[in-house]
Order: sequence, then structure tokens, then C-alpha cells
Amino acid sequence: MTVSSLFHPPREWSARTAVIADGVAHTYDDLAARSRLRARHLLAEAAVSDLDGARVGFLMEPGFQYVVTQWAIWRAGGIAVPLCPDHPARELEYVIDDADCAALIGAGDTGRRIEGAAQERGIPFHEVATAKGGGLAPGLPDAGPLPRVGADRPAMILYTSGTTGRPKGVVTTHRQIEAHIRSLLDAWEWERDDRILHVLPLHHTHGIVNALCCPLQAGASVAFGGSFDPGATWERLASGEISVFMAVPTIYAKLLRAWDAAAGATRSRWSRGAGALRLMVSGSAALPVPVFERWEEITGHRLLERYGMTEIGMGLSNPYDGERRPGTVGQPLPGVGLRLVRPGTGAVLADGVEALEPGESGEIQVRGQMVFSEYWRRPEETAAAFRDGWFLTGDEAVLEDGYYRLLGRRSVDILKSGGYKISAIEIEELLRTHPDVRDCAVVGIPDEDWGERIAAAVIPEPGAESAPETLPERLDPWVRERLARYKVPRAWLCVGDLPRNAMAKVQKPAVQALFDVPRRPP
Ligand code: MLC
Ligand code: AMP
Repeated sequence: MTVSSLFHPPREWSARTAVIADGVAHTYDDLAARSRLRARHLLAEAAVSDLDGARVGFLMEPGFQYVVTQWAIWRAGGIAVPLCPDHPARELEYVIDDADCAALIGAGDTGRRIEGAAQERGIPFHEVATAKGGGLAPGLPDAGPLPRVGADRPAMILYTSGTTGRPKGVVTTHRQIEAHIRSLLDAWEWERDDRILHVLPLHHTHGIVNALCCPLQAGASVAFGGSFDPGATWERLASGEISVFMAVPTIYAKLLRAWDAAAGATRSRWSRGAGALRLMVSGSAALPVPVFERWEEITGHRLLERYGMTEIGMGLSNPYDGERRPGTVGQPLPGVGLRLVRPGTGAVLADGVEALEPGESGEIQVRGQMVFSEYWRRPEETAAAFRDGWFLTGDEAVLEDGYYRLLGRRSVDILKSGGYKISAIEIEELLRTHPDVRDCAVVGIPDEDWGERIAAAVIPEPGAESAPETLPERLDPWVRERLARYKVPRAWLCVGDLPRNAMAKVQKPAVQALFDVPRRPP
């Protein structure tokens, strides 16, 4: 049996820094020892020698404890289910229930938010203290065996929005995560002496695998920057201690705005500092060409844009050494099988970097060791997502002069805002449960900074309690209580009816057109 390699740092890295958080540097030894202890703790509490695929949900702010917990769950044989600190209770509990978590782990005030959920479900809640570097339950045995965790076991479930209602759990094995990591270590030439500034959320693949697991597999270090703040991020980038940065386009757009607002001397310092980095990557959403160009102008960096998806890990990337072409996502990464297929007919239009039908756009399909195994407990949706072993991404692209260019998603119901994938259907289904809403349609409207902004057109229920004009003001806080912050509509419109075709189906492009006039947010 091949065992997982995700949490076995070689002995020669022992004294190297793995994680820097809250001003404290933690070595690989520290990480190994503490995750071992926490794994023993999890096993002792469950009175088993192997968690054997039990799902363990964990909620904490980005930092050392997050990494210790992730490794501990893996080392004890469990499946890690990261929860998002920004999520309201309804979203957290949905994930806890859908993943059918057998235990929950929380750190600090953030983590204590799920203690009640554990009690209600009769599952253990492990509290991790957040004291710098510490936080292990005292008096537990350090010694004792840990299970041998095979690489083909499931390692993680990440929740992603789809075209149907609530998010689905994407299950990846240790081997699939290893393949994802290997491909990026190779393509982007990760080095032991690298240090990444980490500002991304830790419930999605970008923040977890690209920006955390990759450096930890390279013997490099991860410096957590806290929740994203443009000024603080510039200062860290300019500190001379950082060599790698990865972010979504919205973050680069926000950094550019902060730079524009800064004084001349600060600008020069920030530009010089960022210019000295080895690598700056953008992904998760389309990087606008003006952002690419402006970034190059002020830092000298041609941002390396790449394309990925929770289900496939990373698929395409501009070259590390060769030309990074704005508006494109480059070529297939090492180990990735990728082709373009004409919708409907199944004709292959491009295979890897070979254009079979030059200029014709099609759907990206992917296969390879990094592709996920299944949607958690959704066999039909899993089967529908593959054809002949190829995963159907739903993304449209064209291969031009050897570079892939993304054209958008095939579904109008999947939006991307701030790098987050959002299901219009999920928001619509929720809104329709509000007593004052008869019907609604949710769309994405283009936005320079956010990629898309979420907009909702609502038909008020006749005879609703108060005036329809004030409905958005009432819906906004109501939605915020129930959905993640990034799923809350930022533009609202009350309408008498929605644009429909002859079959009474709502026409989303016509709904988008209704928002052409800027509206006052609630
Ligand atoms: C927030 N705001 C928005 C918004 N989100 N406005 C429009 N559209 C949105 N989506 C508003 C808020 O109401 C607030 O306004 C102000 O913007 C600041 O909000 P915030 O939440 O404090 O923003 P911030 O913390 O700065 O977050 C922005 C961000 C964050 C870009 C840092 O969205 C983020 O971390 N995104 C990363 C997502 C990610 O990691 N995706 C990867 C998925 S994996 P006010 O008026 O209240 O101040 C994947 C695969 C792959 O995609 O390829 O990688
Ligand atoms: P997620 O499901 O959150 O993993 O988001 C994956 C989706 O993000 C992909 O299917 C694409 O639609 C989009 N995406 C990722 N990277 C890029 C990129 N560089 N350009 C455009 N879209 C991207």
C-alpha cells in the first residue's frame, strides 16, 4: 500500500520554518509533533485506532492551528472538512450535516460557534486553544501508534456551488491532492527557500492546496497575513521576506486601488518590494487585461494567470519561464489531460496544445490523477459530471496560438464574484421562501473589481406586509443571516414580472439587461 505523503516532512526540514502566524514562526518539527498529538487526541476520544474515513469538520481562522488540525485529521485517518469562519450558522450546519461529520474541532471564538451544533447532533466538539504556539489538551499520551493512511483514501471534502441548489461536497483523495501539488511544484518551480504570503480563505482549493499544501510539500514556508487588507498586504509584500504571492483578481484590483491612493514614497517602496518577488499568480476568475497591464507597470511582474476548479485541481497555466500572455490561461499543466470538445457532437476540437479545429471554441474536459473521485453521496451527479472518463468542466474556451483563452461558463446560473463560485439557483430558492417574494431571478452583472456582482430581480407577493419599494431593505439582512456574505445580492430590483420566453422560462440575459442602470443598493 502506498501511504499518503501529505504530512511526512523529511527529517532534514525539522528546523526549517513551516508556518508563520501571529508573529510566531513554527518549524516543521513543531507541526509534525503537534499534529501527531492532536491525531492521538482524536483517536483517543473516539476510542478507535483509525478514524477510517470519518468526516471531521473544523472551524478556525487561518493560522498555525488550522494546519495542525488539517494534518491531525489526516494522520488519524479522517476526512478533513474545512468550514468557513465567514459563514452564518445555516451554511455551517448544512456542511456539517451534508458531510455527516462525526466530530467537530474549533479554535477560539470563531470555532466555538459550532459547539452548539455538535451538542445538538450528539457528536464530540474538540476545542483548540489559540494561545500562540500552544493549544493542545493537556495530559494526553504523545506516544502510541497512528494508522498507516493509504494514498487512495479520501482526504478532504470541499463544498462547491453547482447548477442545482445547495453546494455539493467534492471528495479528493490523498493521491489526487499529491498529484495536484506535484504538478504545481514542477510547473512553478517551488523552492525550499520560498515564502508565500497567504491571504486567501481556507475552505477552497486555491487557499488550501495551491497556497498552503504546495509550499509545505516543498519545504518552504507559509506566512499568514490575516484576513485580506490591501495596505497590510502591500507592507508584507514590500518587507523583503516574501517570494511568492497568489490571489484572485479582485485582490489585485484592490491592491491597485490602494497603490493609487498611497503617497509617492509609499508607492515606490511597495513597487520595489513587490517587484523583488519570485512569482505572483492570479487565478479562480478571469484576470482583466487592464489589471495585468497595470500590475506590470507598477511592479514589473507579468502576473502568471492559471485556471483551475475544485473538482480538477489546477488545469491550465501560463508558463513560468516562457511568455505570459494576458487574457489567456496558457497550456495544460504537467500531468493534466485536457481537451476541447464541441458541445452536442462530442467532436474533439483541441487535444492538449494541438488545435484540431483551429479557432473553434468548445467545452474544456479534463482527466488525470488530480481529478476528484466523487461528489459526496451524490452518485448520479458524479456520473453526470463525467463522459468516457473525462470530467466536464462546463467552461468554454478556445485555443489560440498555443494558448487557451476562457470564454465563460456554459451555465448562466453559475456566477463568480470575488473569486467565489456562486449558484444563482441557490439564492433564488432561498428568496422564494421569503413570504413577501412571489418569484425572483438572480444574475451576475459585470463588475470591474468583483468580476461579477450578484443582482436579484424580485416580484413582490401582492398584499405583502409592507410597501414593495422597501422589500430590498428587508431582504438584505434576511439573506445575510442565511447565506455566506459573498452570496448576498448587491443590487436589487422590484419588478411586476420577469422577462420570459414563449415557454414561460425566465430569460436571464434579459434580466441582466434590467440592471443596466446603476441602482442604489439597499
Ligand atoms: C463583498 N463586497 C462585495 C462582494 N463581497 N461587493 C460586491 N460583490 C461581492 N462579491 C462588499 C462588502 O459588502 C463590503 O462592502 C466590501 O465589499 C468589503 O467586503 P469584504 O467581504 O470585507 O471584502 P474583502 O474581505 O476585502 O473580501 C474580498 C476578497 C474575498 C476578494 C478578499 O472575496 C476573497 O477572499 N475571495 C477569494 C475567494 C477564493 O479564494 N476563491 C477560490 C475558490 S477555488 P461594505 O460597503 O459593507 O464595506 C477556485 C478554483 C481556482 O476558484 O481556480 O482557484
Ligand atoms: P470553483 O468551483 O470555485 O473551484 O471555481 C472554478 C471555476 O472558476 C472554473 O470552472 C472557472 O469557471 C473559474 N476560473 C478559475 N480560474 C479561472 C481563470 N483564470 N479565468 C477564468 N475563470 C477561471
